[in-house]
Amino acid sequence: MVAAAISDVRPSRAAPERARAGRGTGRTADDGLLAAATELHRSLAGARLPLNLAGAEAVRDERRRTIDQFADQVLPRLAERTAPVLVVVGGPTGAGKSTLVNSLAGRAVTTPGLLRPTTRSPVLVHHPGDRSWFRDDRILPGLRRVTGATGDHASVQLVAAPSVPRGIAILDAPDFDSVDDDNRALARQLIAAADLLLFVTSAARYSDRLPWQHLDLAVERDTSVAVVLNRIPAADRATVVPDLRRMAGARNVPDDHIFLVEQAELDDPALLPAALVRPLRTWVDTLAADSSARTTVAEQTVTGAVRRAVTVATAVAEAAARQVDAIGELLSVADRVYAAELAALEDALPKLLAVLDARVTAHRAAPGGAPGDGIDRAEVAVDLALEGLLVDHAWRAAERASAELRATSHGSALLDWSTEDLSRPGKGLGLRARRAIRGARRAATPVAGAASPLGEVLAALLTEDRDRYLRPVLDRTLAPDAPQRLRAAADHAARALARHQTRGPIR
Ligand SMILES: Nc1nc2c(ncn2[C@@H]2O[C@H](COP(=O)(O)OP(=O)(O)OP(=O)(O)O)[C@@H](O)[C@H]2O)c(=O)[nH]1
Ligand SMILES: [Mg+2]
Repeated sequence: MVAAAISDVRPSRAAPERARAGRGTGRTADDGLLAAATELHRSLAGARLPLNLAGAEAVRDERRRTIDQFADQVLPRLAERTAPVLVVVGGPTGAGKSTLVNSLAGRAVTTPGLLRPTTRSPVLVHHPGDRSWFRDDRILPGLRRVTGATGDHASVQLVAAPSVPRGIAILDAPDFDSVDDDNRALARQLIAAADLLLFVTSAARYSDRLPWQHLDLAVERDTSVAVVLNRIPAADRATVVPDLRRMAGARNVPDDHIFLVEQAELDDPALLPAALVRPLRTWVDTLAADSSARTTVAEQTVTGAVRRAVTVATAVAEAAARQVDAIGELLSVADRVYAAELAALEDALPKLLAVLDARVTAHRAAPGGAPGDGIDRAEVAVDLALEGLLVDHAWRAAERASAELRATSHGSALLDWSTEDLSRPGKGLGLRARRAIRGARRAATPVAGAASPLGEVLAALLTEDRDRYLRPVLDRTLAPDAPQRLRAAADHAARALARHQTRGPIR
């Protein structure tokens, strides 16, 4: 049974995963959370949701975001606890993020501008001594490292600035509320990669809902967050500041993580006057200087992400289990059709063999009919007739199975996973059949001998053709045991997280 077969088969390959090793800092001592998070990441990657069942879309998005966040932040952070803290500067377009990053760095490291959105490709500013942490793909493995300005969404520009303290790196992100889909997707990815999210909004934009919704995604995951209300005109201060504090407070942003920056004339180059960014700069410097404070910030984010991932994994496992059932039902359509066709073939075979056997006997009895020149025409005719019988049934089964599947709501998806056209017999079936038939016939004479191996040979060939439906499911989509493996990985991660939190962060 095809449907039964899928529950017995282990996945053919593990989800791709990069080996993550410590850098010999001696600070990668692990309490099991890294191993558990790695397994959770791998199991989430294995639990694909290929069918568009009701509700799959939302779970699929969460799954994808979680997988990305693990690659971008969680796994690298757990593997390298002493790596510099990544502060991602995000918020609505025109809030002055790039200007603020330049002002913190004390020079123009990223390009601010009038044309919205200005920042399309992230700029990561770090101390020259911290370069080794960022030049390879330890974090944000999907983004190419470049050293010049680029508008490319698949790159991150690395800028070394001695004015940025060691232990902290600042990333200028594209806007959250972009009209540009790629900008928004990249911004979401970068927020998830942050050890600390510095949410920058302006007096003019702070009440826009969309940027706060992005912030909420981070808050939900318990990411460390600080908020900057930028470009505050003196006249509006009394109204906007309490409002902003209320909005930030509702998201549990601590008061000392809220910074207020007045609207000012920019210096030349376009930097904010040093006095205006001093409180923020002091906070960044203090954080950089205090390794325990850095660990606390990164820990909050990473444990929040793992906790959230456990919840996401539970939902993904449920959705994946529904998909396994649905796939099993689809495969049982092929199973049923091929079983019927196999029965028809088994029924037709003895009759055909009897006819063929009589013909061979008659042919050999005729003058000059005995084999002698190596080519026995009668036997060739037998082979062709048997091959024809098989191919005929394989055609009927393939046509009927694919037509029945196309008539179901998700059968087309299953057919499309295959690189082969499943509405016709498998490639080379005729040739394979001819060889197998010749071999079986030689092994059993006369051809119609009782329990002829021919019957088994033809059944095996038809079954092989049926199993083409199963292969893409196991190879490329969803292994039947993926939901169980994911549940086990989520339980394991939840236990490892509880242990980790009891022991406290490894400093
Ligand atoms: N006068 C004044 N202009 C500012 C200030 N902050 C930013 N600007 C200007 O506002 C415009 C937008 O600033 P950016 O720093 O590019 O804003 P952004 O948040 O990085 O924008 P995106 O990259 O599009 O998301 C630029 O022309 C800046 O020069 C400020 O405090 N005062
Ligand atoms: Mg910008």
